[in-house]
Amino acid sequence: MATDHKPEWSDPNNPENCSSIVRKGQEHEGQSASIQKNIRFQKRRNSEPSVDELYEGVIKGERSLLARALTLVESNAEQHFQKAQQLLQKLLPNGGKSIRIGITGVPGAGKSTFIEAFGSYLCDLGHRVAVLAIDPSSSISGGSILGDKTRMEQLARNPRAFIRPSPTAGKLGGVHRKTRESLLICEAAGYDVILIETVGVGQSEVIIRDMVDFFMLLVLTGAGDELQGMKKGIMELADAILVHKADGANKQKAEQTRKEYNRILHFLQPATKGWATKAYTCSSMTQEGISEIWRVIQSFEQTGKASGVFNERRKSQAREWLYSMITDQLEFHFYQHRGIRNQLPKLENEVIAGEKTVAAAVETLFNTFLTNKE
Ligand SMILES: Nc1nc2c(ncn2[C@@H]2O[C@H](COP(=O)(O)OP(=O)(O)O)[C@@H](O)[C@H]2O)c(=O)[nH]1
Ligand SMILES: [Mg+2]
Repeated sequence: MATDHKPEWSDPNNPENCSSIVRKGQEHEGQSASIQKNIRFQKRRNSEPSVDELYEGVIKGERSLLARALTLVESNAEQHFQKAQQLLQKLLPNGGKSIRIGITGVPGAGKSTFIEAFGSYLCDLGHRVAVLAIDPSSSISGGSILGDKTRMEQLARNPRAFIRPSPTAGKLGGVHRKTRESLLICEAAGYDVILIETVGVGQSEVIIRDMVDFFMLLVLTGAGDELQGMKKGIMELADAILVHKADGANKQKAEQTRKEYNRILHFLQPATKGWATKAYTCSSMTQEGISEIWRVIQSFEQTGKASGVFNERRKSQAREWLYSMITDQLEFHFYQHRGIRNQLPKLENEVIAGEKTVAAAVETLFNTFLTNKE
């Protein structure tokens, strides 16, 4: 028999040790039944899993069901919203057991590269790491920080890590509700470190600060001018400032920049009671400083848990979440209301034309909203 008909794993130097015959395919009894069964199985896989199936899958840490649970909370369809809430209610007792870390910085600061290096380091230590992203521009572009997945190639392949790009905004609470809920689901799935990346463009830092335990700001060297221009407000949100890309010719400058930041931090309000925010240097390229950052975060967690500040923040975040969700829901139901939708364009024109005061228009709308159910 010709060797080219032998399987790949046969020994090419010793062809006689393997014999194989290639026959024409034949249908055997019961085969079509088994194909039918396979099709039914595929169909079931493609149909939507139930809340119970998702729950089981998530707590067992099954990646495909975890991904589907996240897709459910990210969906903008109203029927998905109800189902997602049932799932979250069931998962709630399994959440809360991670350290939640927010990472911000201007585009190009190296956030994604840092997450790749830091996340891989944590996986090597035995942690399970979930990466979420908030892209405030995604509501406009409809896209997400997808390019980042290519920067996190190594981490994306790590079985101990799970990366989820930013959801797009929609009605029913937008990106921040979805990210909070995704965070709970990842915790229930057993991820004990959650990293949330956001581009630093003002509003998103405040949103992310409200959902994480530890918040860090990545900055670059040569920040003399930048320091002058940088909003004090952002520095006051941070629990650590990382002068990133401290490698090669940049290393010395990074050290200098670190000292400058520390001088300024000295005069600012710390973001967390009982914790002194400091600046550090690190490089994701050489890995230098990566393990130090983790030690800083662990020390933050320990001191915060001992003083109660850590859990107090979690409680106040839950409270804030409640009120922001009430606001979101009110807004959603208000604009969905048929009477409002009928009246609003006309009232808007009247306000623009200067024929009606804003207050009068709002009063008319609220009368409609509060007196008619539909
Ligand atoms: N020298 C050096 N370059 C880095 C480092 N981390 C990231 N970079 C580079 O900085 C650029 C922006 O990185 P990226 O992670 O996409 O930044 P992001 O926009 O903040 O997510 C890329 O070209 C990276 O290769 C580092 O530690 N050292
Ligand atoms: Mg990025």
